[in-house]
Amino acid sequence: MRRIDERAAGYLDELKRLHPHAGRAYLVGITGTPGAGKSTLVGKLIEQQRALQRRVGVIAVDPASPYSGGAILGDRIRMQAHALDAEVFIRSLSTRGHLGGLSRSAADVARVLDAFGCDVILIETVGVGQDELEIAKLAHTTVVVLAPGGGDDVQAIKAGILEIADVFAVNKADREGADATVRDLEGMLGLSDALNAARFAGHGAGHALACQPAGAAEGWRPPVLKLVAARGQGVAELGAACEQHRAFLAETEAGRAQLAKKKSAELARTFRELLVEGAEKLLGAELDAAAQRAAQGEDPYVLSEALLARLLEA
Ligand SMILES: Nc1nc2c(ncn2[C@@H]2O[C@H](COP(=O)(O)OP(=O)(O)O)[C@@H](O)[C@H]2O)c(=O)[nH]1
Ligand SMILES: [Mg+2]
Repeated sequence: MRRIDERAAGYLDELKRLHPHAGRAYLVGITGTPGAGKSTLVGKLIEQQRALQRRVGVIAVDPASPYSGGAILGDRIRMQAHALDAEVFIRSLSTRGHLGGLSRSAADVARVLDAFGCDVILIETVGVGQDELEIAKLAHTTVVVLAPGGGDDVQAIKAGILEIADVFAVNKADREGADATVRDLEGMLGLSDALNAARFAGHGAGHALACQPAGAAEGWRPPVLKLVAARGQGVAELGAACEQHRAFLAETEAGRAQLAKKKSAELARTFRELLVEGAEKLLGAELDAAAQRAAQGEDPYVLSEALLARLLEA
């Protein structure tokens, strides 16, 4: 595991060796604004999955997650509440020094956990940046956790969260405002439904809001669930909603098409990363020289073209 974390020489070969053993795990992304209760929810989901006798992997991309303590764990697998449970594997990730960033690290670790026999892998990420969108592509089901009164809920939705959510979890329902958040979300989903209906009816509404349909998949409407993760309330329902989405992916044409798209996207991502890695290795000093010339005002397009020509010669 550490060799893969550190991208030790030959780690790609190790990952490749794992491929025949991987592909059975169900990957669930848990994302949303900091403090919404993602880690709390992950803890409860671990319990729930363990009650079903499932082997659980957790990948914590949130550096502040309590089960990591912010530490980079290297070879060690640290667990807190589940320390005595040999069927729970928790890894924390850091982006530092990783070409291709978090999404790649998460994908690599997910493959290891998958090959290791984890039935379910929970991936916690924080925020709504590019990494989160990438990780959403990696997960089979993406749960977006929101908490009322965050003030930035609507902002988060605007930032594209609606597109990646397969299930919405409105957490901290013990606080005021949860119902309003649920209503807001339902309203947005309703609007999105109406747009899709119009689009499928050939009214060309697609251009009006050039966004993906909610849930990113035709045929699936993301449920909006209320939770009090801290007390475990609503967690069973959330687990059931995830299972429903999993069944949708496996058993419907639209779902299978979405799965296939995820796999193609993974190829595109992997190839891009290997390409950049290979190019950096091959061009090394020339790349640095070009960067300096760009810094002095030379045209980056011209410089890039020249670099590409060099690469193709090599
Ligand atoms: N009132 C309330 N607080 C909660 C609930 N779930 C989590 N919290 C608290 O919210 C804070 C942030 O939780 P955490 O799981 O670390 O959020 P994360 O940053 O999204 O991973 C912690 O103090 C939790 O105890 C809940 O259902 N209700
Ligand atoms: Mg957390």
